[in-house]
Amino acid sequence: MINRRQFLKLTGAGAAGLLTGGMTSFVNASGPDAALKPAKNFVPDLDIDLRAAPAQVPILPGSSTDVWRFEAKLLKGDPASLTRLERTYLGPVIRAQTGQKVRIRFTNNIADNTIVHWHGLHVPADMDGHPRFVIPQGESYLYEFEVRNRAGTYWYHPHPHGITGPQVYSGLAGLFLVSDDEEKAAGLPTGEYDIPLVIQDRAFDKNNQLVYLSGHRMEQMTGFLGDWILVNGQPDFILPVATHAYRLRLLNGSNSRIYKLAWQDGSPMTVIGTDGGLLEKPVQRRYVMIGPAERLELWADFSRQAVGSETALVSLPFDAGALAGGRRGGGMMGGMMGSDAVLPNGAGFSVLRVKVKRQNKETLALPQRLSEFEGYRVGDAVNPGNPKTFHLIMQQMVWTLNGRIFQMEAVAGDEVVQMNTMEVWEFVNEGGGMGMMGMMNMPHPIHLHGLQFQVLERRGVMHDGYVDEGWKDTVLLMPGERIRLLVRFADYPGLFLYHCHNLEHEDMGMMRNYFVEGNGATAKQKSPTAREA
Ligand SMILES: [Cu+2]
Repeated sequence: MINRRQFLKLTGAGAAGLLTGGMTSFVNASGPDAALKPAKNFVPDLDIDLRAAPAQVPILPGSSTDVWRFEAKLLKGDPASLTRLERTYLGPVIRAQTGQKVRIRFTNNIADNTIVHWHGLHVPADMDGHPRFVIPQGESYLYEFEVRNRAGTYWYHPHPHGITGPQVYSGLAGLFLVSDDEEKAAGLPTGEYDIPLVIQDRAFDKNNQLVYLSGHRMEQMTGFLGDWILVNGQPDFILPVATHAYRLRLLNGSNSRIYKLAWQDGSPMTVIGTDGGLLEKPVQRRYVMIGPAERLELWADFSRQAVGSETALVSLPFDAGALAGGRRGGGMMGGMMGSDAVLPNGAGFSVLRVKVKRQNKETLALPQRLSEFEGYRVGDAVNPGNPKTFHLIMQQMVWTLNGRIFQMEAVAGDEVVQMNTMEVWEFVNEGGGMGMMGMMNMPHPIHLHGLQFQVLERRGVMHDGYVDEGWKDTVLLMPGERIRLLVRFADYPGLFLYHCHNLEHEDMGMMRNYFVEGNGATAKQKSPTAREA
């Protein structure tokens, strides 16, 4: 069972024991160089050399900003599959087709342990960038996987335990766009009319250098909130457009900020896709909520706008601490949550301006059908009436999942699932809690690794801006909300993560493993340190 590419770099790293706790049976006997050797029978369609490295980029007027950035070289494949972005800390856009085989040799050139996670992609456990695979500066990790996802907007970012927040914040993130035949036949805007927009917030000092958290516990409880809203790494972002329909691929790449996106002129938002690709048909919302790591694809038709006119994408104000039903988080903590931030979560602001620059006589009509959507049936779950429930609760100033925090290889009994089965998972963000800290209400974006799930039911909804249709890998729970998901563990055995994608919550341990048993892999064999937390 043990793949020779697994775990090998850890065996060579002096800090491995510290990082991983008592890893024993995971480590195999292959030499440390094995992780660098491509598999003989793997013939890649795309072969990419990817590095995380220090860089300096101009962001604000004046001095450049020190960042960490993904840089890449295409060793094999269509040149269009790797697009470098100008004047940004964001990594290159990787484009792949469903069914393609991708080899990515990742080298860590930053002064920190790191590893790369392919957010939303369905890949084997040892290709998923679990924190137990971190490599130190100067080392490499070889990824080889087949793209099995449907067309959609996925992304990649670091996933070391405890330091993902600062690494993503320093600039380490990029898009991974998947295309397939169904998407190509859907009649969507392509080329210059297909635009990725990564929304992030940052804070700068007077020398234009990035400022992260001061280290105060309360800031970490809230999550990082910056007062500059950047789009594709740039402030005061202006999108020049033609009188044409556009496909806008939005990624909330922020550490903890939530956006309530709307068009400034009040026109409805037309959503065509979410985390796991195109919806069956377009849906309209007055506004859309997008939590950290979530993606939304918009159809934006500027064909009736006059050349010279302007509009803007804005984030509307909302109450990030309110409970469903109107109960407001007050008390000692609730009133303080993020309120000392210059731009608190829920403040309103402009995200980007759209300027209509040129006439284009041709345009496209919005397709009424976008993709085949074969939904799961709750009756096919092993526990249709008895969901596995995870409470998002704070204990002793730490955000937890059912009172548990992350342990590198541990899985509790209810975190073991069987391959080729489906389960109903329920996440409950009750807000409040017990005792003095009881009024601490926070939103939590919950992400499951290795798969796309379906939202079965959402209760306690206070926002009608959710797009729960389609396939999801991250789902936002505002305080007081309870959500049921249909999760299918299809075909890859092993250890995967589920966690809050508020990166500061994740770093403090609001993350756990789940283990997919199958193909001879059992939680007991594979996780000697497993215990009921
Ligand atoms: Cu959280």
